[in-house]
Amino acid sequence: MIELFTADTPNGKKISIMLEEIGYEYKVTKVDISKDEQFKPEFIKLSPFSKIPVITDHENNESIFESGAILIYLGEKSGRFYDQQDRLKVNQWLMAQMGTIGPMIGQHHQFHHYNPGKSEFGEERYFKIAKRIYQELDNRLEQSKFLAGKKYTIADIATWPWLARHEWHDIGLKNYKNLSRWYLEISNRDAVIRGYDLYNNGSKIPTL
Ligand SMILES: N[C@@H](CCC(=O)N[C@@H](CS)C(=O)NCC(=O)O)C(=O)O
Repeated sequence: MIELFTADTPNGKKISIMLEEIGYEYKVTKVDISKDEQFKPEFIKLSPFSKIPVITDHENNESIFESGAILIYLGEKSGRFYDQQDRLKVNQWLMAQMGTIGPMIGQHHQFHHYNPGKSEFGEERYFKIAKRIYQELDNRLEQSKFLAGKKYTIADIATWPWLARHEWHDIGLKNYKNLSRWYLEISNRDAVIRGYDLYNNGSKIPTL
């Protein structure tokens, strides 16, 4: 059994979606980051930077932090969505999500959604970067069905939850034809629908 320590955020949803996709039995343990539960000493032992998500694999008592590392672990363990022969491509798109897409769109959330009016510089900077990311993803998906190639992989699973916050971005996902096609195709997967609603409170995936 896998225990998933998480909050209902894009980084958290990556892992509930992956666990649903591979059909593993798992239990969600909520970490309320709005109440600083991530700073509890017992959680910092699992996650040195006090961030969700973390998993504990109770089969071998291994705990893993960082969503990219967790996706790789589950991909290798299950033999799904991380094929050996595709790893060079998958790793690049996964690292692009971890290093650019998530952190930059995360800043756009901070300035544009949570704290509008506090910093014109921050709002403009991250709006522009987030728009560029939409365009770059759209360009990639014009040539390729999924991010790493023909197959749906952990790189898509890592990236999709960030686009699922598109209503916060005010960029207009529907204007990006290839990105919209990819977004909708993944949105229709049963495992994604279940993993998106990781707190079982009836959360529905936003449409275009
Ligand atoms: N690079 C990390 C980022 C995780 C992350 O930023 N988690 C946020 C929630 S989405 C968090 O735990 N924030 C609490 C904090 O920083 O205090 C990963 O991908 O796992």
